[in-house]
Amino acid sequence: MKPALLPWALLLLATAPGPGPRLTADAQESCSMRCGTLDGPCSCHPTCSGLGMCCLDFRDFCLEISPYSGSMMGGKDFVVQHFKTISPTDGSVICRFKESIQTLGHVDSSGQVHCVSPLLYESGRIPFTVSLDNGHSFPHAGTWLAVHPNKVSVMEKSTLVNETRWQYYGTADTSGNLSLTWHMEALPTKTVTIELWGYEEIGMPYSQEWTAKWSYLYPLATHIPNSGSFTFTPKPAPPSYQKWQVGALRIIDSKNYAGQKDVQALWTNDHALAWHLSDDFREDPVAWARTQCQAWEELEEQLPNFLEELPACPCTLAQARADSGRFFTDYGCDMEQGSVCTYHPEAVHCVRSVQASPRYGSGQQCCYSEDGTQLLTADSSSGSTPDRGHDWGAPPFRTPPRVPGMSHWLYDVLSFYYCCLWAPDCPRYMQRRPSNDCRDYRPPSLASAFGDPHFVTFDGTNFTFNGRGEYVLLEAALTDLNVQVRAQPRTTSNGTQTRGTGLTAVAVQEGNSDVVEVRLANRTRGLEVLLNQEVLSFTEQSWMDLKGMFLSVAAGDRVSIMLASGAGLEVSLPGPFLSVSVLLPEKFRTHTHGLLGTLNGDPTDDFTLRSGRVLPPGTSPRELFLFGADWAVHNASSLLTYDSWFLVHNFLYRPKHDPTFEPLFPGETTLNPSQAQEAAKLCGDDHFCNFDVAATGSLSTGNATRVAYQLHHHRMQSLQPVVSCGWLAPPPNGKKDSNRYLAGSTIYFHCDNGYSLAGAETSTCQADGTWSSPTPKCQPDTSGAHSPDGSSLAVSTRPRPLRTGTPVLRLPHPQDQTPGTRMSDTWGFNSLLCHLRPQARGPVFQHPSPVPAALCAVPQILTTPNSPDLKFHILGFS
Ligand SMILES: *[C@@H]1O[C@H](CO)[C@@H](O)[C@H](O)[C@H]1NC(C)=O
Ligand SMILES: *[C@@H]1O[C@H](CO)[C@@H](O)[C@H](O)[C@H]1NC(C)=O
Ligand SMILES: *[C@@H]1O[C@H](CO)[C@@H](O)[C@H](O)[C@H]1NC(C)=O
Ligand SMILES: *[C@@H]1O[C@H](CO)[C@@H](O)[C@H](O)[C@H]1NC(C)=O
Ligand SMILES: *[C@@H]1O[C@H](CO)[C@@H](O)[C@H](O)[C@H]1NC(C)=O
Ligand SMILES: *[C@@H]1O[C@H](CO)[C@@H](O)[C@H](O)[C@H]1NC(C)=O
Ligand SMILES: *[C@@H]1O[C@H](CO)[C@@H](O)[C@H](O)[C@H]1NC(C)=O
Ligand SMILES: [Ca+2]
Repeated sequence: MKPALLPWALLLLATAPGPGPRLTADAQESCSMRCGTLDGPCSCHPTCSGLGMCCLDFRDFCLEISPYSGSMMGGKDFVVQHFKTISPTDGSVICRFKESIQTLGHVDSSGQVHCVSPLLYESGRIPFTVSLDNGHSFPHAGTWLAVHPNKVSVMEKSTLVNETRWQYYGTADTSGNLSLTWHMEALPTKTVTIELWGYEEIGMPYSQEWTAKWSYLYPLATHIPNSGSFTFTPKPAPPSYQKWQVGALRIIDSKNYAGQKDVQALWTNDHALAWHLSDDFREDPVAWARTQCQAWEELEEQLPNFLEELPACPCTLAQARADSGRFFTDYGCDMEQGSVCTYHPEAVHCVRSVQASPRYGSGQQCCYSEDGTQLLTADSSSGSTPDRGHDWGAPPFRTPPRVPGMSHWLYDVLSFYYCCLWAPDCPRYMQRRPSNDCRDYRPPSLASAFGDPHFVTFDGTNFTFNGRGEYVLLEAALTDLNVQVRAQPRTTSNGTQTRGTGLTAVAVQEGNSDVVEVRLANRTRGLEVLLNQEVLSFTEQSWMDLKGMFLSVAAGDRVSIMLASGAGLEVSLPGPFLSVSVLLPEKFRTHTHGLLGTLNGDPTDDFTLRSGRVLPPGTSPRELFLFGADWAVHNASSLLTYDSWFLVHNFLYRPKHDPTFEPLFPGETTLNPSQAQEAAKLCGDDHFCNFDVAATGSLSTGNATRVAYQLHHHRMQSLQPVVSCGWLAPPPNGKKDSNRYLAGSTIYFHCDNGYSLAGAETSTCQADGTWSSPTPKCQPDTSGAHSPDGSSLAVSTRPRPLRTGTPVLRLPHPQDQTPGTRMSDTWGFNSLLCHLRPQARGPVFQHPSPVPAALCAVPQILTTPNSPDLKFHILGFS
């Protein structure tokens, strides 16, 4: 199935284990131009170190660099490590990225070779080569990781002091000076030049000619001391520069000529260039911005509708966080980082669709409030907004709208400035960027494997399979998705092997994507991630854009793999063994095989052998062992890495399922009474936990299993489908009291002062996804309703039944409304709406009409109704 890996296996079989690196004799024994290759007398493949088979000059040609990542804006100086044996013939170093972009490197005083990263229009792993002979040959190869500008640490960039001030500069009340700061030592020079660069996209949108372009515009300061800060008084730029409205400042050594490309530099964040806009803007920012907002609307009118292509938002925060194959935390609003949500102040957390939409490269964003409700733009300017350009860009990047960050800036952010920040026309923006209301959202299916290993299939069947070997967890021809695991026995402290196994590695590939493997590191006993058989470092970045997938590593050893199809893997290490969860979107239904079963809603056909034969539910553990063994990986299709002789001897040279390994079976384990008591106390009725304590004799192993199984349950719970009835409009000239649209939610309507409600006063979202009644109308009032103090009082003519809560409190007269006071005044209106202040969106109560006095019922949930913090305000009466 994956024949590409076979020659390597054959080669290893043919090559005797060597004692260590061999001596270089001729070009065949050098890694010059041979990085990544395995054949030949010595290896230049990433696995060669572990096997002791590397050519002696491996590290001179297959480069390791530090730092290994930086902003895609470029200008980062990195050092080639362990580069000793060769020195440049004439001192020149040329670094060539992606076979096309050349930057000048140098050799420093200690003899180390440096390269400078170039300005790129893409993120991800960028192959580069190095020439030390003035560009005649490029025999040294390495990989640079280019990252989204917002994901690099503050140490590596220049900071705009008070970014809000930069954002609003030139609008009312924002004038004077602007400042930026940087870490002097990040740019080793005495004097610097500060330049403005601008970003634009040229050519017809969505045509072949549509091109992204960063241009050097003009200097802000030249030959100033490298003091770490700069303050200036912004001046409108000459008209020829006015077309650039988004850009970034670059700080370089002043020995370079202005605008010189790809030299060591510090960049600021990309930002809206309010500070350099024309006098027109400064004279009347609102009128200027309004004109731009309108122009943007007109453009949007002509551009294709990208909304139809976008995936639906999860209905709840829980769903959004559990659907980790398709949605990922928006770094601009992350509850794990304290919910600093600049553009979505009412939200506590936002996620973005991981994959850009197929045709237009657009992105979905979904934001949630504290109670887990999705925020919609129709209700709130904190609502979830879809983006014409995905903020994270999209493979293959490089051209709009797939340039990370930048296309998003032009089409979705700058326009937000025009309409929402600089002019009070936000509804116009929101109308073009309406939230998805989640009615079409379908949660993914979940299956897990953990502990000693236990499996819970997509359709909920569970079993234990203690094979030793390498097995197919999941295979789906639909997208050529393969997930394989390795199970190994545990070695106890005194060196004996237990008769149970656990997962120690999982590898995944989809179609021709990269292969990612997560395994238990032998040395650190933590997780180790391999990309195409090479161990990755996550010391600088936790996110990687890879071929056909994205990868994220969170603190606490949690690895998320997000595949192009929307399938996702979550790998963690709750105990001695890996825990693996797989999430599959609906399209995989009926397309899966392997240990995780046939995803089709039918739990009884999950024990399907490769032949198609189905073992019935209730099959004994010994028979199930044969089911597991049947799913052993085929020799030629293994995705796993064999980079130590231990792995070669035990898993590459051996049958994939070890027929000699005799495990313990459920029901065949025994515990002494005191152990049994302890196990029962820890595990309760969790069979998996009980089994693992018995099989391993270790309570902590049982506890890890219990924790992993609980996590599976928790994810299942979070992913439960919920019914949404979709957004319900408030009545014109009226209001609604809630923005919750999920089954069971009830919305109360009331009309503005001077209007009466016609229609049902409430509507409830029903289990079938429809509202019990449409939004009522608010008709101009003819019944003589009045408001004692006018102002903001709303009027309702159709009283609702009195809630049963007690006690009944008298309300203050509106003309004398001191919150919380009680008074006995009476005046003659027929009904009354009261709103309890402590609950911002609390229930609305109304007294039956006619009432002699202004009375409000207090709900039972308030235990101390007379407490002085109780505040009322009157919403309506008539
Ligand atoms: C940032 O600038 C804004 C606008 O000029 C100003 O209102 C605010 O006080 C400033 N904040 C700080 C921390 O200086
Ligand atoms: C603004 O910056 C200029 C130039 O650095 C300086 O001369 C001036 O005093 C500053 N003005 C204020 C109000 O800080
Ligand atoms: C040590 O090894 C013996 C068998 O050689 C085994 O019975 C015993 O349980 C082991 N002890 C531990 C702590 O694993
Ligand atoms: C792990 O390390 C132990 C000794 O520390 C060694 O015996 C074993 O072969 C190693 N396993 C792998 C998979 O490298
Ligand atoms: C797979 O390779 C192992 C080790 O070389 C060998 O023992 C086994 O027979 C092979 N299996 C098949 C089906 O060829
Ligand atoms: C596994 O499924 C069976 C029903 O087939 C159920 O009785 C049992 O409790 C489940 N085991 C665990 C550990 O959940
Ligand atoms: C089980 O593991 C969890 C999480 O690691 C830990 O919080 C808990 O204390 C453990 N319980 C026992 C009984 O060891
Ligand atoms: Ca099934």
